[in-house]
Amino acid sequence: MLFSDEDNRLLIVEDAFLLKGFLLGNGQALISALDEVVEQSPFRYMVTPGGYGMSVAMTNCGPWGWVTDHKGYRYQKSDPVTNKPWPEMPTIFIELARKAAEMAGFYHFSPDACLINRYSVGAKLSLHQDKDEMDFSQPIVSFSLGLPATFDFGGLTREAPKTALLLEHGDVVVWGGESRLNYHGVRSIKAGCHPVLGEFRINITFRRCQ
Ligand code: MD6
Ligand code: FE
Repeated sequence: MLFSDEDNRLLIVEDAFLLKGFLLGNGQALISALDEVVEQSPFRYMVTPGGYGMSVAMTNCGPWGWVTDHKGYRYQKSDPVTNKPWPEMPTIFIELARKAAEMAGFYHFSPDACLINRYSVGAKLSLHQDKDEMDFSQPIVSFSLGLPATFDFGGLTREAPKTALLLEHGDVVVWGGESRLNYHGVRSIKAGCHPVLGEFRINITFRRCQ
């Protein structure tokens, strides 16, 4: 049997999966590890190359961190706020990201970048492609914690039809292969209060960027 009754894998489009509730049971451990990262490299609001302030606060851990400023989008080894290397990627992050990638059929995932997004009520992420990486052969693994969000998953053009997914605390999205460059975005977070994270949604996204 390929999938058991308890299999919570949902195929979104080819090579893109939603692993419903995958992180449940590890939520507390993930949040403790996250707190340590944020103590070293705090959340900050970055600015797009076009000069717009983002509504999502961000930080990173691991060898490479994604940043944006008036010069553009890029990955860099040091945190521009602390001028130090980004904090180490917690073991529990790497282990769960690898397991999630395997559940979606992507083996030997070895992320070298981990972007952490913090959404407060009203924050959103406009439709975009993840294309600042040098390596598109490895998938992207994305953890959701805290308040729910509506995630639009589209195709290779901005206009392609989209699937709206509800991402809740504990959910993981994995995509790669044919869907690695698909457009996607997060709609404005609705008011609410999560029992663990209060008025925030946290998204932790793992990539191979070099
Ligand atoms: C978010 N995520 O879920 C934003 N990108 O908050 C992303 O933009 C994203 O979840 C690539 C792959 C997975 C993602
Ligand atoms: Fe993205």
